Amino acid sequence: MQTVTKSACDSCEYSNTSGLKKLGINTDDTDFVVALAGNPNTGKSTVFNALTGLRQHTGNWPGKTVTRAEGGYSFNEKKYKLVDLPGTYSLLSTSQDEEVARSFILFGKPDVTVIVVDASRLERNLNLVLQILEITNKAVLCLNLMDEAKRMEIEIDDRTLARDLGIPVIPTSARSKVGIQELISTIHKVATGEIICKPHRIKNVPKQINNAIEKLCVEIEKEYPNIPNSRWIALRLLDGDERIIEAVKTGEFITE
Ligand SMILES: Nc1nc2c(ncn2[C@@H]2O[C@H](COP(=O)(O)OP(=O)(O)O)[C@@H](O)[C@H]2O)c(=O)[nH]1
Ligand SMILES: [Mg+2]
Repeated sequence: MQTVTKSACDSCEYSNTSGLKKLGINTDDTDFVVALAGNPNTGKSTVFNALTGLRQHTGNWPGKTVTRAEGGYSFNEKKYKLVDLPGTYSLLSTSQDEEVARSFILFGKPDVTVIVVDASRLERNLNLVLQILEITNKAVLCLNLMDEAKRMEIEIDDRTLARDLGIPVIPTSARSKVGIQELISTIHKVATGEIICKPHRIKNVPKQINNAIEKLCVEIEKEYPNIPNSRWIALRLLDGDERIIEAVKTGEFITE
């Protein structure tokens, strides 16, 4: 568990967030793009506001983040564009929200995807986490609402979680700015390559499907060398996912 310095008030701690400069709507000439993804109501917009100084709507009402919102911040002399994606429970692209979130992670070329989860409802949040980790190699888990989890006497072994997922896990209470410093510096380390993620990938698929995936992967990787998600793309192709078929044809995919 990370040590959180106790201060007289939460905002005091925030003012100690060293090296952070909130840039509001300014996203010119950024060095890195960071996506904020997660289920609805996990605190994505709260994290977004803490980093950019903007006032993206937070709270519990339908359709609050309809499309993505963008803002900027700088840290350690690097400029970041932060993109607040709509909250989703999956990335199967069955709704407009899911399509916006999925397309951005696939085609928006984020340098880091921060997955914000509700620590008091971790298990149900992990479904989306695992789906995102199938798509990207560069992710940070923001284990938010830790204050709420603590209140409910839920204990989370964040180090084991980080090891099992293969990405850094940062416990936060974003509303009171706890853990934000650690989150920003971890995003920086993943963006600059100081931390290399090895995300958990589901390998347990039936043999016949696996054979088909492997054949397709060879073709995909020929076309897109170093692509981070060829297995996932292969599986979506086998499933007849129209958007992915189109993207393979038009060449929208990321190569790292
Ligand atoms: N207790 C607590 N509430 C939080 C925390 N972070 C966000 N919230 C609240 O959770 C609600 C949803 O937050 P929001 O940022 O809109 O979530 P989003 O739907 O993921 O963008 C809001 O009422 C926030 O004030 C936190 O760390 N602790
Ligand atoms: Mg939001």
